[in-house]
Amino acid sequence: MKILFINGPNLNMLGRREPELYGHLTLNDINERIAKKAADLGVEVEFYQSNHEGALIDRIQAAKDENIDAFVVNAGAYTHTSVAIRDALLSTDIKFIEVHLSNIFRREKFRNSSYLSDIAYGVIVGFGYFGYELALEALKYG
Ligand code: CA2
Repeated sequence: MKILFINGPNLNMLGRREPELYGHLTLNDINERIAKKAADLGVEVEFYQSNHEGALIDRIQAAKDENIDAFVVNAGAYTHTSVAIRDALLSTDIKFIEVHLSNIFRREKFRNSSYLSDIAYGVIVGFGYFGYELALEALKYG
């Protein structure tokens, strides 16, 4: 089983600002933890982060020709704005779990809606980096 973890804009800044919202770990720290857990579970993982909508779409589209079984997607602020990322995910037919570090439902109104949730296999919000690990386990055992 092969899973691609996709992180959107500003998530490369994790651990450097707003730790009360997003925690103290950097994206590299988080990816290292995921990679360790994946090795224990016998799952192959790959990581991609971009601040650019088109680059995220290119990466999602490219996955069609790779043997990727699932995505774990935190599209950052594009979650709340991007029909284009939604369309790209739909076009691949690859299942995905939507993850958010923060609980987007107890934040500003504009973060309460997602263009991805209704087409996701599952949604995990509010558990910080642990959400990515939960998503990995859900894909392995779910
Ligand atoms: O809670 C999440 O995971 C979000 O996807 C994070 C996005 C936000 O726009 C979404 O509404 C919810 C923002 C990521 C910004 O990450 C930063 C990390 C450290 C410093 C500044 C930004």
